[in-house]
Amino acid sequence: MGKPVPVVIATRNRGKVAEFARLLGARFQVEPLPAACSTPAETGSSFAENALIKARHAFQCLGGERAVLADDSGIEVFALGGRPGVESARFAGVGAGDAANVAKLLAELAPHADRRARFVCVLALLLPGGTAAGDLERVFLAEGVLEGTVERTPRGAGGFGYDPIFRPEGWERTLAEVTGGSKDAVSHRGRAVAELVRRLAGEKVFGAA
Ligand code: ITT
Repeated sequence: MGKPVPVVIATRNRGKVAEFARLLGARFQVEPLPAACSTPAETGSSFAENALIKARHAFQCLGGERAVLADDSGIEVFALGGRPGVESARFAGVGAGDAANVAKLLAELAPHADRRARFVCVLALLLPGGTAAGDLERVFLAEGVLEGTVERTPRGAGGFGYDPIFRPEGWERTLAEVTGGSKDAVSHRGRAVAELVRRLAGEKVFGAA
């Protein structure tokens, strides 16, 4: 592996930034999204569409000259027909915050015995310099999924978002009750990063081998 590749993480979510710093450490040099770059409206109907919207927006803001990684993720609850899904960050309203989103999910799910859910993460990596004439960038997509159940009350202070109510399949603890490293080993984000790295194998991304 060559020198770490600088990559701008196109997110304002501090929880995600912390996880990417751990997950990408050896291969990429993680850089924050400059304050001058705004974040776009997430108008897509899928995680992939929104990840691409965020990645392209940041890529353009940075002049198309820097590698950019965007993450669109969320929780899909079986008994709620997959909701909140792409609406996970704004489930209880724009700017409502993690505690309000968790409270709304617990309230909606209260009558249901079926507590199955899954976290989904789609990553969009944009690299400067396409391969064909007129092709301005190279685009790589990767997805990761983590199956589990929604607990009836929050437990733990780690992680972010819905972690205190999400218990991965086969676990006794929620994602907020374990170390970051334990979460990374199974998480939708950890799996998406592993998939992305597989897709990049053979590409001239990491410099000389
Ligand atoms: P950016 O768009 O700036 O990246 P965001 O928080 O708005 O930040 P998303 O639109 O992708 O990001 O929404 C993802 C939401 O899904 C996030 O706010 C959490 O509520 C939830 N979520 C995603 N990954 C999670 C994880 O690992 N643990 C707990 N909740 C998670």
